[in-house]
Amino acid sequence: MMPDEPMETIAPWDGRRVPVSLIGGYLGSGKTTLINELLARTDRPIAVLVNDVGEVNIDAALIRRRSSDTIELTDGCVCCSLSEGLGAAFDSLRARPEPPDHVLIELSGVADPHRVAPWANSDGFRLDAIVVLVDADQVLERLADPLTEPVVRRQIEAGDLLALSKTDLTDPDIRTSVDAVLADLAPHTPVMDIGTAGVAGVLDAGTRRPGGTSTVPAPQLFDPHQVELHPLPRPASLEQLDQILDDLPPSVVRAKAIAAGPDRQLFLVQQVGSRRLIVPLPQAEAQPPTDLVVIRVG
Ligand SMILES: Nc1nc2c(ncn2[C@@H]2O[C@H](COP(=O)(O)OP(=O)(O)OP(=O)(O)O)[C@@H](O)[C@H]2O)c(=O)[nH]1
Ligand SMILES: [Mg+2]
Ligand SMILES: [Zn+2]
Repeated sequence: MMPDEPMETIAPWDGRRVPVSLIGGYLGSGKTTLINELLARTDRPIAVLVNDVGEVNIDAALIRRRSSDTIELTDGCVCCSLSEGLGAAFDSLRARPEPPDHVLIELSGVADPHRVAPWANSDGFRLDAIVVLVDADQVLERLADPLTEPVVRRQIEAGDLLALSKTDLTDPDIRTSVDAVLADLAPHTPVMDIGTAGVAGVLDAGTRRPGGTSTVPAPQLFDPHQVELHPLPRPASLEQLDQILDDLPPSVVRAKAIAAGPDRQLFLVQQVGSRRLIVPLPQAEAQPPTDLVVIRVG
């Protein structure tokens, strides 16, 4: 059933409607990090739907370390190619005898949150808020690039709440420019620095602005993002991983992997624009190693 048709069926769970928060924001802006921090701070039964554009859902593996109630939506974007999958995920939640307390959906980094909002308002659910992560370190660069600007701007305009991440990496003058750009693009939207304010205010933000979600815009005809998988040596040394990332073309906006290092040590490899982080994963949280997911524009 299309989500914008009237729902005839009786709502499950005695008419209760479970709040849904959409967590959007551009590639690498900090969505998975935010969700894991939220999950670490609550005992409430929260179901998490995780959309990763690549064929390998690294984020679902990372979130599953915190919550067993995770549904993966992999290899496509929930706002366009995977909307059927999203509908099926909501159906599977509705079929449960007990509702979760809250549903968090990590949208893909290229998703337009407005296009997903009608699903969150479907039978048995209500949209609590569209939270859009804004990477203070990189947003100005992304808005200056004509290939990425439309996606990033649309995401910022769709937010009920803008969550500013990576302010720890940002100079004060850049920060001032970011604040000015956000005030210009989304003058009525609250902005929360999650580095200083913490993440607690994100759940049950209840900041829905009226309107804006009843129509689903036509599909985007042109998406300049391409997702590729690059095999990694197994094991790969840190020098090899650095070299492989150094050799990626400058059009790469995001890369990530769970890499097998020497001595069975696993490494989480994260690259966002030119920022790189390679950290060991604790043995207890072992995940199968993956190829390198590489997303570039052009
Ligand atoms: N310094 C700093 N790093 C951050 C912050 N938030 C996220 N990161 C880092 O940014 C990188 C990407 O974070 P993720 O949470 O994976 O971003 P994402 O939006 O889920 O990425 P995609 O799902 O691939 O679009 C990781 O290396 C994080 O550790 C922050 O507030 N400060
Ligand atoms: Mg993520
Ligand atoms: Zn999409």
